[in-house]
Amino acid sequence: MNSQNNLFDSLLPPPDLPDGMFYRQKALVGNEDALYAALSAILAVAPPAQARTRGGGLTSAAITNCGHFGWWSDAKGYRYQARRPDNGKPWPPIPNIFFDTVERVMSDTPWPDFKPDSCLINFYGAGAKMGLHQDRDEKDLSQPILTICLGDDAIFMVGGFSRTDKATSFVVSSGDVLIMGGASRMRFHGIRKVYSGTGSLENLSGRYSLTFRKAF
Ligand SMILES: O=C(O)CCC(=O)C(=O)O
Repeated sequence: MNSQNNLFDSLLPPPDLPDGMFYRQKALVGNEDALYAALSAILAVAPPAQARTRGGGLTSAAITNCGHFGWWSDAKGYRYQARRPDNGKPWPPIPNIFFDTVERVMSDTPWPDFKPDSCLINFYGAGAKMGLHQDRDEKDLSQPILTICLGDDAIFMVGGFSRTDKATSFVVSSGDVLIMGGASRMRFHGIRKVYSGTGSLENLSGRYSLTFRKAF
C-alpha cells in the first residue's frame, strides 16, 4: 500500500455527518461524461478565471458561473451579478442536464423543490485550494447548496460556525455529491488539497466543483 492509500484510509467519509449535511458518495458515477460535456460547453463560452479578493489577492481556484446570476469577487467585495465581469454579457444558462441532476439528487432530501438560479463553477488546477469559508451571499439562507465533484480527488473540510472550530476532513471524488442545508447551511467548509492526476475522466485534468445555489 502506498502512502497515498494510507492517507486516504484516514480520510474516509465520516459515518455521522452533522444534521443538514448529506454526502452522496459516487451518486453520479456513470453520468460524469455527460455532465462534463455540458460543463465543457459552458467553459468554452465563459472560461474560468481567478477573481480578485477583497484583500487584493487572487482566488486560488479559477471561477466561472452559469445561471441567471453568477457569484463574483473583486475589490468591491463578494456578490451575485447577472452580468459577466469580463464582457458584460449574461452568464450561460444552466443546462437541462444540470437541472435534472439537481432534481434527482434532491428528491429524497428536505429540499425536493430546490431550484437553483446560479451555479458557481470552481476549477482547481495543481496546488489550488479553498480556505474555510461560509456561503453567505445568498438572499435566503434556508435554501441549501449542492455540490457536484468532477475530476481529481480532493480533501473536503467541514467545520463549525466559527472559522476556528475544529474541521473534519474527508476525501471527495469525481461523481460525489455534497449538500449543505438546514442546520449545516452556515458551516465553514473548504478544500484543503487536490490530488492532481487522480481523476479518470477523459480530457479533464484538474478538479471542478459545480455548486448550485439560489442566489435570490
Ligand atoms: O470545491 C468544493 O467542493 C467546495 C466549493 C465551495 O466551498 C464553494 O464554492 O463555496
